[in-house]
Amino acid sequence: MATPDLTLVTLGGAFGLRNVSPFCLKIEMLLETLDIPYQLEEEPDPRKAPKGKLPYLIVDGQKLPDSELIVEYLDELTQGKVYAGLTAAERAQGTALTRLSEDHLYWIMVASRWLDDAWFKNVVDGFFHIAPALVRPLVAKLAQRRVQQTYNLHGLGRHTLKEQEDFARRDLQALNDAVPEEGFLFGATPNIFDFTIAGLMAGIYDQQPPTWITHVANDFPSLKAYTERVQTTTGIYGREQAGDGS
Ligand SMILES: N[C@@H](CCC(=O)N[C@@H](CS)C(=O)NCC(=O)O)C(=O)O
Repeated sequence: MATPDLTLVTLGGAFGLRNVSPFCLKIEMLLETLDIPYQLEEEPDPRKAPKGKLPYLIVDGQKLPDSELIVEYLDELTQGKVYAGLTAAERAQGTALTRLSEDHLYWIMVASRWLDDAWFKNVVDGFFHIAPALVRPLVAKLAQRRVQQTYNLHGLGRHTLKEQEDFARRDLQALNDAVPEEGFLFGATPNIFDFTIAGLMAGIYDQQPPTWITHVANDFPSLKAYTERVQTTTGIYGREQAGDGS
């Protein structure tokens, strides 16, 4: 069967990052590693995505949203290469780390960008430069309110900043303890679960200027070195300039 024509549609860059979205970075890393040809396209407005979120993959003209569904599709396309060699226990551990990263730590990272009033100007410059100057502050403020509501609904938004920092520290400690000093989660080559963690951590370590969560993450040098290792091995970096992972 011929390889389908694939285009990965991502959010694009801001804050010194080439790609601000951990979900998009994860899929870029996976496609590179599977050595599947694809094109990259940027869509700065997630509302134009099929489910209002990025990334989505265009497969021969058909839009496939959600990074996890994209992973499943790529596993099928490659006849099982995505999870090849993993035991059931490793997959279980990988799935648990994915949920920790994408459904908990991710939201604290989002809050550190959007809900810190001193940092929010970077979000406005990074995400809302496409809005006409006159309405930009209002559009940005409305979007910020939506993020606050979502964060409150999740539950994390009901905690003090100190409590949020402690939640983040426990998540980061768990990731730091889960990743090895050398190599990758489940061996000498990185796999989808490494891409999930490194996709998220790349943005946390390299966003410019740093948010408060970057300072917490800097207390975990093993996790930082691991994040660099995954980016170097895949050749996919979150930051604009490859190299200089200091
Ligand atoms: N479960 C989705 C999450 C994707 C996601 O949250 N993407 C963010 C960018 S990092 C987004 O598009 N947010 C826009 C919004 O929620 O309005 C996936 O795995 O693809």
